[in-house]
Amino acid sequence: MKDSDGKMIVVSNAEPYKHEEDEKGELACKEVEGGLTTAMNPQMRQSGGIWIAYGRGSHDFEVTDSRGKVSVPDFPDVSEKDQYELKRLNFSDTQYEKFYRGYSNRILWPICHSFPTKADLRKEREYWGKGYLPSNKEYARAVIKSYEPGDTIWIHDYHLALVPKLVRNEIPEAKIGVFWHIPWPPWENFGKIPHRNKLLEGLAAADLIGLHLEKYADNLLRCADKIDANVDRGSSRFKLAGEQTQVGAYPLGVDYDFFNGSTTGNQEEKIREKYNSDHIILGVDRQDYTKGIPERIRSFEKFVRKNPDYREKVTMVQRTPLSRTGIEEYQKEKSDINHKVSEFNGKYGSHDWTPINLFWGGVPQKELIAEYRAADIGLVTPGLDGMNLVAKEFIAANEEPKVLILSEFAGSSEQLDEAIQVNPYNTNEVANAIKTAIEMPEEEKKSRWRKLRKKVKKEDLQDWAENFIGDLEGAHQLHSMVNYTTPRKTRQTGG
Ligand code: GDG
Repeated sequence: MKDSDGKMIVVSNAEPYKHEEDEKGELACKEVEGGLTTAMNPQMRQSGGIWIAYGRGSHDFEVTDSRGKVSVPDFPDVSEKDQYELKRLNFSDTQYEKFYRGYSNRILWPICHSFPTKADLRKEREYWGKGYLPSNKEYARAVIKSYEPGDTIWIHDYHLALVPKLVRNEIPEAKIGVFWHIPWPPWENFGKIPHRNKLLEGLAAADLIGLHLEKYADNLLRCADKIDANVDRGSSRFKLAGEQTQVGAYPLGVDYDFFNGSTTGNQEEKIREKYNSDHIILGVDRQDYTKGIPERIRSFEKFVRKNPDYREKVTMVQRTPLSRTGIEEYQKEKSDINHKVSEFNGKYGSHDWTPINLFWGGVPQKELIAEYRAADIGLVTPGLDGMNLVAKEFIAANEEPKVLILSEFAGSSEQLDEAIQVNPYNTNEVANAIKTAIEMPEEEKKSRWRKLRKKVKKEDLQDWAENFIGDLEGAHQLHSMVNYTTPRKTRQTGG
């Protein structure tokens, strides 16, 4: 992935590591769970560079130098050559609140996931002016400070849509890529955002905008068209406000060799012993209303009620790292789920059997791999998900054939045809799929699993990064010829 001329500058809201106290009260470096860390961390550890992100750990700034930098991961067993620089940003609580909880997660997240009723559009202007715009400016300033000619700037996700333009204004010749990790919604949703033009203008200054799927790329181009950008569908480019960009689909994969090859000792046996069940069904999701956890639990309950013969023989494990804990809606969802699960376990469970084992909080990655291996069935049923890496990790981690039940609204369902695909909102269908998965003939299971593993291995993380960086290079060269030979001022007034 390393660009031969310069270093990689990754920019994101979430940091890959935070510093907090561990159970013994000692200062410790912890990996932050989430799709972005999983995607970029292996590459940064391999090739180095700098990652710019907001520092959210309670002790983050005790370990940074005067410029907010720290080498990560600073685990005792990691040598310097496997570390890279993390530059932590810090802004006032009020600004961060309006930027992160406000604009990013109460406007863009619900709109992009087609939950417009969860978007707080009445506050859009306030979140924008006091949170999103000033924060994007701070990120851009940090990028500009770190930049040296030849560097590649790779901006991640919906929190930072204005950064490409803000950086381009200062460094016209910069090579800038954006990867948008969540769905790009249809115009009917995106168009509701008052600052829709500004968001697209911000992005248009990147050389390349990557999304997981063609249909998201199409939605983005259609939105650009709707606000009168000059869109060329044939080449997937658009011009807007004096900038031009290219849009493409790059389905993110996982580090297959890592998940396949990691040793976990006898952890999976211990997990199986703990549940003492013939069939373990596993769900793993960051806590979020898009992940369909309440519907999944209802589906499992339906399965248990409809199939008394399987009681005491099938156990569900749901692992849920907490996220966005300060948002009221997320707190409410958590307590509703707790309530439902304890009611169900109380009614159907026995001395030897807890039907649903719910864990709030994450585990270290090796333990997660052991959980993937201890399970017989992966139950991945988001209401809508840009890609969903858990589905792919479950496949990569298990050499032994398993069954994956996958929502048809997870981006990964486009590649993973051999999973049992379900509508997550149809709890009868999901309950039946659980039965089908348990009873699937061995030969069919093997054949589906072989095909799934082949795909996940081929379209892996490295493949994704190489494709994106390769196309970014091409798009940048093209734009340099068209754009950056013209003096900046002339070009700006031309738009
Ligand atoms: C966004 C998009 C898109 C989970 N529990 C633990 C843990 N995880 C890791 C998993 C996986 C990641 O978190 C979750 O990734 P997803 O892709 O499932 O979902 P989001 O976090 O919502 O990610 C999504 C992704 O970005 C990438 O573009 O696929 O659609 O919403 O990698 O392994 N990791 C550890 N312990 C846990 O307990 N260590």
